[in-house]
Amino acid sequence: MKASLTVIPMLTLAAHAMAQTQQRPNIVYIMTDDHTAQMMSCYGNSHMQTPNLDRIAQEGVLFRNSFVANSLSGPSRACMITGKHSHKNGFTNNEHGVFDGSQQTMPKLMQAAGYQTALIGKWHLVSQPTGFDYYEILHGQGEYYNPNFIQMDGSSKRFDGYCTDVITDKAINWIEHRDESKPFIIFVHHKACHRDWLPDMKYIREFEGQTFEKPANFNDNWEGRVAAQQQEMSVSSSFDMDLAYDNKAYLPGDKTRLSGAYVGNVNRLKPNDRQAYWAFYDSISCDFYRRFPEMRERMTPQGLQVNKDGKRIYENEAVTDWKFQRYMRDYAKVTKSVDDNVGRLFDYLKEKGMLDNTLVVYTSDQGFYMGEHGWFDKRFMYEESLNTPLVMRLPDGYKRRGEIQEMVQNIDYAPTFLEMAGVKVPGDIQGESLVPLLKGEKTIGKWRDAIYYHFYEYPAEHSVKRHYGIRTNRYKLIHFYNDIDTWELYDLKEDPSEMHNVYGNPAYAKVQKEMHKKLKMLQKKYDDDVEATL
Ligand code: SGN
Ligand code: CA
Repeated sequence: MKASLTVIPMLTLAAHAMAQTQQRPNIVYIMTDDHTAQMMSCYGNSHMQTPNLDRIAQEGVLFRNSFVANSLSGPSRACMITGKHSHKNGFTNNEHGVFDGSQQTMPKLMQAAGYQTALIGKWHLVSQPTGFDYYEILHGQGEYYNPNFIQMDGSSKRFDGYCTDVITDKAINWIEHRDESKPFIIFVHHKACHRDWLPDMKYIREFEGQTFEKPANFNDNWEGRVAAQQQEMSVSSSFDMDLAYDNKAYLPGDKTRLSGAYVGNVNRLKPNDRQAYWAFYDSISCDFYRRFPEMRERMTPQGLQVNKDGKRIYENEAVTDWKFQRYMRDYAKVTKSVDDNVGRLFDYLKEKGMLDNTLVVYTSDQGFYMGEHGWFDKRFMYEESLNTPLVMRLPDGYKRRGEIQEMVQNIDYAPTFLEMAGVKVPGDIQGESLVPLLKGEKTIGKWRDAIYYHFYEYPAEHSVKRHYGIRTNRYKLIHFYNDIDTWELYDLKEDPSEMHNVYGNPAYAKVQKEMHKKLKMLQKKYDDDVEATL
């Protein structure tokens, strides 16, 4: 076999390198904030149409069982870029941490393997990004109107336009001017559809004629679920979902009840738009007081203090209905801009003939409640927020199409991208590469049969207790801890909306035992020493 060691002419080597480069796919990773499958038509039962997001799924794959490891922005992002659970990457919650950017991350490994790496939009990990050839990031949660971006030199610059449009423009511009001799990965991280759901002015009237259907379990009384009883994320509670900040109902002519943060966000609009914005929500507010004159007194600065049960005010059914419709309409408006902009980026890639060699991923940092259990926000390990939308359009060579049922998690993205880029996946990465699923290889009996979850941010806004747990294809076991100690078990086949905690029910004794065993096994596998956390 000596012959094969003969010197290969330089030209052949260069051609070989070029061919290899071309084989390595580009990756366009689009991640929104708080977007949820119930607001995406390709997932079915949607409240709205999302034709562009659906297009990705139609031409590629849709993950039916896609989950996060920790349902909160910063932690979810840290899990995604490290491929590790929160206790390993160190960023367990939004409120107390700084992401340690000196650790191993997927963008760094991609960069070292010759990929150009870029990040545009929400970062939310407090420290400066590392591992990116280029970045422009929002401040913290970012701003919807004429947003500021932190530049690589540390300065902050304001850009004209609606945030979702601006981020897309920047992403297209970076791709357009990249070094074409190298493959690339770009992270396009939107602020939308995060609270407080400020729409693009061109969509301000959109969905106003639509009445959104409440989920069947909207009036859940959380019986048998102590942590759920103690949350502060209920649509009907104006302590949780604020009438002024969230529902944009105030006394027209007296905006004293509005929070400085909200007014500050709206004031970022240019004068004409600002005027149009207030004119629109003035009319919404007038309508509210016409219907519910008794609410007037609540909208004074003193009104804010009124708490009949010492803390939370639950509105009557009619006011709650009104709040729900406002919530859904504004969320849908913001999501429409996401759909448009994902379509715009997708069309750009298509026009440039890049799709054959590009993986396009659309996902969110977690799911969200659109009234299920009576809630908004996320955090809980219940389905709507444990889930995150995930659709992909695959490059040539990846044959799978349609729905994928296997349970995947956001810690899987890092090893997937690395494997696609031909990079050896480091042993300490905890996620599994999705490549076998994307290639359509048989995985029956080989794929994971449970996922692990751990949420830490308590005490904090929305008051969701700390908890960890596992989910299998059929069951879910959760332990809420810290200032409570309660267990929950769900049979997702019999009770997909998780209304009946069957923990301790003798009919499930065997399942319960097995689930405890599996939980211990996963905590050992992922090295999560919960005893130290409790
Ligand atoms: C903000 C929001 C919360 C939200 C967290 C975390 N409040 O604090 O409603 O749960 O972000 O969201 S707001 O008054 O500032 O809008 S996350 O997606 O970034 O984790
Ligand atoms: Ca989020």
